[in-house]
Amino acid sequence: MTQKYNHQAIEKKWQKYWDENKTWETKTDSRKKQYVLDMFPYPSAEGLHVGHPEGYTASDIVSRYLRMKGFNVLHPMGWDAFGLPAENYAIKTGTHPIITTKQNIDNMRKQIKSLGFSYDWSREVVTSDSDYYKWTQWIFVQLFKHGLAYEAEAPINWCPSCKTGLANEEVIKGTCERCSTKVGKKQIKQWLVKITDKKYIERLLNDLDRKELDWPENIKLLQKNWIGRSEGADVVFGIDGHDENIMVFTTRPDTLFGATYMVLAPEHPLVKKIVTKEKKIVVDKYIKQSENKSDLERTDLAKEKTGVFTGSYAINPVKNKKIPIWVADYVLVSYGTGAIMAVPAHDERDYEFAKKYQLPIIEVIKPPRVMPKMHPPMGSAAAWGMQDSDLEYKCWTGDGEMVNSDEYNGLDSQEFKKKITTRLEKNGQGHAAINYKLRDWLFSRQRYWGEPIPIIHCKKCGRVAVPEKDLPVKLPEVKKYQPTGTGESPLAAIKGWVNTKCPRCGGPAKRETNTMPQWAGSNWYWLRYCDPDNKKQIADQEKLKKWLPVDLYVGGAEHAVLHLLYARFIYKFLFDIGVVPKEVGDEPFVKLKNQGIILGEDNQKMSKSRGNVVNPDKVINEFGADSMRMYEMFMGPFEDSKPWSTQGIVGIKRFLDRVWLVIGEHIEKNQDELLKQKSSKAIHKTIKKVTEDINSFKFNTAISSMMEWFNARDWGMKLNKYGELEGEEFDLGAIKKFIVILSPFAPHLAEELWQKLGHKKSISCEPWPTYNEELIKEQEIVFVVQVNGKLRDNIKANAGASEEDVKKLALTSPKVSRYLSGEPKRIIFVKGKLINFVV
Ligand code: ANZ
Ligand code: ZN
Repeated sequence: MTQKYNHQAIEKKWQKYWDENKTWETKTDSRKKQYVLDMFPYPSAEGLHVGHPEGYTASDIVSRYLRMKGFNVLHPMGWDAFGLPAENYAIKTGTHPIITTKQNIDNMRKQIKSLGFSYDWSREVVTSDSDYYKWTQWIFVQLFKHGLAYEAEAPINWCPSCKTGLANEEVIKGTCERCSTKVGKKQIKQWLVKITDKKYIERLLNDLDRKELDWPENIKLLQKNWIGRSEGADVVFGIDGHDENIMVFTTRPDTLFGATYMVLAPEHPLVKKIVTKEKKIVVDKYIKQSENKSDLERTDLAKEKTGVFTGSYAINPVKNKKIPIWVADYVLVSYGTGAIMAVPAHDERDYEFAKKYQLPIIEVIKPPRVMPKMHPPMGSAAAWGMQDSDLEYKCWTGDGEMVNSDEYNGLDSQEFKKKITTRLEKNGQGHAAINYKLRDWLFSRQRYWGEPIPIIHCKKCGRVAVPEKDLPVKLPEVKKYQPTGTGESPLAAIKGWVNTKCPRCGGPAKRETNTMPQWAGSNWYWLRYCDPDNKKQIADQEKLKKWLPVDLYVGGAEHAVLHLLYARFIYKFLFDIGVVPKEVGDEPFVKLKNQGIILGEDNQKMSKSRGNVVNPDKVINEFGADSMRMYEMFMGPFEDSKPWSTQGIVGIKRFLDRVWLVIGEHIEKNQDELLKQKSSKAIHKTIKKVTEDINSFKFNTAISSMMEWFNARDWGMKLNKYGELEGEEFDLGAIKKFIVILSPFAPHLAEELWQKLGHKKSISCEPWPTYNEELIKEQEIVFVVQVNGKLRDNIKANAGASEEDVKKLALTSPKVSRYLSGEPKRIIFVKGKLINFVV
């Protein structure tokens, strides 16, 4: 009797075997390469979350599959170990982050290993190791030397709870990405990285559309919108009674005749100059009020707009007419020129503002006669399944025919846009302009647990980069690492470390005390996996040439504008300075896949407070790693969010237990009489389906088809007298093939069965089975075609043809179509037999 499957013992056994035999160590040889990368985790005290194995299992299945297809696969893992979560945890527990980080890594590594992933652990990287962050600092020095890292004093996003500055990308709906506290503003000296540099911004945008980039459309769109390129014009307005001008950025120069007032951002330097005596007190008060509002609060369409009149007037350059200048915080100082021409007839925010403050509204674009929106009479909305508010537009924001625009009346607004821009250029009143939403990347943190920024401040020489030979600048091991909240990092208090010599003049100097953000270590780590122990450079050029770019990158969609944008930028920079070899191109990740979120059993986001968190250790212990892996792949489409179900994993475990018992039994008992020789068509079909599904990330349907095959027991093979399974093909019986295609999903079980079959080598050395297209070809059979139950024709179609296919074929027959006019009321379809049109 075959013993019940003991997942605990068998899984441990194979994990040990793989470790000892270095089964997953990447060898350098001439096979074609594939680089399969997971977003590395940060070592959290909570350990692994059930969401982690979702992506890791998918990438593991693909890696194992590709190895069996004959590729040389690089599949590494490491730790994003610096940053706020680690530091906050250390502060909470009172244990130094050096210690807690190590503990957390050890624990998570053990957890990850217990799932049997085929990582090459010999290439593990830890971003908080000085051997690693030496190169993170080196990259910063290169950015600095190329003028792409600079220090500036500017109001920045400030999280009062994390007591640090944040990049724009880290502010989610006005709150801190880490702790959800409302983000304020603070004026301090900061390091910024010039991601908006002309050399990069258009590439970051346009390269997203490269053919070879196989990324989800939504992620590309999120990045494009974040970069936010707008084409339009800068237009100059004179100020009545002043020498100065106001420059505005507009995407709609075609609405210039409709500009009835102007708005300056409260921080705009001109405000102080043009405000009249009478208005000064009100305006100053208004400016003070808007200081503490976030950009989001200021620009939110749903929030009521506020503003005050400055007392001064500008001149509309095409109409030579005075229009009032207002100050309002719905205009941001950081975008465009920090000033706008307001066109209430064609811009919603301006419209609401004008209504509120009774400013004139002049229509200059007539909507096309055929409205894009449906326009039933007011009050009848319900009949159209709409609400009254859906019917009306407040102001027309689309294109149309020019009106109230002097000699341009009657022109199409698009055409006029070009004309007016040319006219403004000719008269020195403006020019075509492009603006981006993307801002430079705030790169300094006032926290302890990060890479020290390798800069030395010298009174005489200014900011001097730490020479390469002195890298890494090690993070000093201090007792007090709590954030100070003063805008300085805790490092500032360590006088012995701060005070140093200027590398240029030898005079007394001070070290930069800010540290880098967590993204610094994660935006180049996949290069280091190619050559993790290199002491002389980031990685050897030949090795980078061999492995880059990453062929498949798997991780969460939440990184769309954070990690993935930074990573692309740094990679392009490293490409430009010759670190990334020319041959591999300047896009790091060819194919990107995002896993969906795994919800709690109650369909809610998993959280401690809801008590719906599933503990992966418990699941692995109770059901086994193979069940956990298979279940997470079986839950539903990879990209979808889906709820956990204990019932579901029980089902998967039952399936694997049956595979073990049934196949194991046959192997042991030589029950050849039970295994009648049959056509192996079914296994060929299954191999084809599983192969295609792995390639298209449809793991759930791959698993279904394996289940279907197994349950049908259509095995077409038998055991020979040596107790080996044998099919009509000389080496692999159907069962053998089945075990091989199951192995990327349930590797422990597959290895054990493989060994039972007498094999001495790991199943991972087996080639991926091929399938015979000829065998799978569907047989053609005759379908009966009826109209209202009366036989009208017989047609030939594949036995497995769908209703849709048979319908299409049937409709081409004149004997049938003559009885049909328009769509039939109903169709009765019997697979492999009949189609009946009811009319
Ligand atoms: C006049 C106008 C008329 C505008 C019209 C729009 C519609 P995007 O597409 O996001 O680039 N704008 C310019 N600078 C601004 C700032 N610093 N803060 C707030 N709003 C600003 O939007 C560009 C449009 O946003 C510009 O075009 C300007 O309003 C406004 F029928 O100018 B527009
Ligand atoms: Zn100096």
